[in-house]
Amino acid sequence: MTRLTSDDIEDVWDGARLDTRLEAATRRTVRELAMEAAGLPGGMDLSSFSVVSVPITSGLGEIGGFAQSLDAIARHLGMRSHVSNVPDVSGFAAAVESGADIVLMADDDRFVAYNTVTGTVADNARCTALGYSYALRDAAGGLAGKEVLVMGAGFVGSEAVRILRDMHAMVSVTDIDAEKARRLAVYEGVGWIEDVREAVSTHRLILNATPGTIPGQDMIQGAIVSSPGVPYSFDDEAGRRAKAIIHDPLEIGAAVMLTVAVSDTVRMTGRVNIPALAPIHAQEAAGHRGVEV
Ligand code: 2YJ
Repeated sequence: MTRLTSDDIEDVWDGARLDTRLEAATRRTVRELAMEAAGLPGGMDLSSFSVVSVPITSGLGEIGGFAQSLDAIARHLGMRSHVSNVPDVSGFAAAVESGADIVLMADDDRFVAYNTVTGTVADNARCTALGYSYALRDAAGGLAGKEVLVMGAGFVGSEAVRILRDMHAMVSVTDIDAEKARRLAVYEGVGWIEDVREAVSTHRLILNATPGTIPGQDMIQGAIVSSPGVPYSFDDEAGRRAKAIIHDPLEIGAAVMLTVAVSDTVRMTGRVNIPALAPIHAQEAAGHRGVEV
């Protein structure tokens, strides 16, 4: 999994900018996309759900602006949110003690939304695949019966294969590790294309879950590419040929993690639209919950 950099996420706080780009391709905002992907009603008020983003220093350490970007995404969805002022286990413990509903945190291998109410984890790989599959569906005007190429047989690509197949798309998978893609294809009962360039040149609808560059000269005119892969991997020719390239470094995946966490609470507790409480601060609200029905 590619590690994000501060440069990748420097303007994530500007949620309106991504909304504009996503709306151009799909006619939907990030919030609308994330709500539907999680099975929540689009108009649901999320202001009673509180989120704490906890910086994690293990491995290669904190990424400047990462926790702040997650905080901005939660606020953009209409949730109450703050960044923990202490990192790691202490920050996690304080967040849970403060009554936070959802704790966001990432190390170098996993990025999770922990739901303190249900004890469930919404994982970034699955939620990214979910969000980008819905974005591709919207940009393509539906996927049922249409050929879709998944590039990459890693965590995100494998989830996307399953999600897109369940949307009744005719899915094929390719990967520079051809054997890895072949095994996934056999296991999931989808198509396999050994040669990545051939796969790209024969598909109009692509979900790109790889960090590699896709040469524009291989792309079909009018292609629609939903591309969670970091870093951004398209050249100028790809930009000219594609009808739409949907990409962001963090927002869609993180927004879907948050709405999936909310949907876990709704499903397991029946909690719905409760007016926002006063903001919870870690120090003053230890042990206080009281927002469930
Ligand atoms: O808390 C921090 O600032 C850091 N520990 C964040 C680490 C972020 N993790 C990564 O970049 C992962 N390798 C992948 C994130 C997946 C985003 N699609």
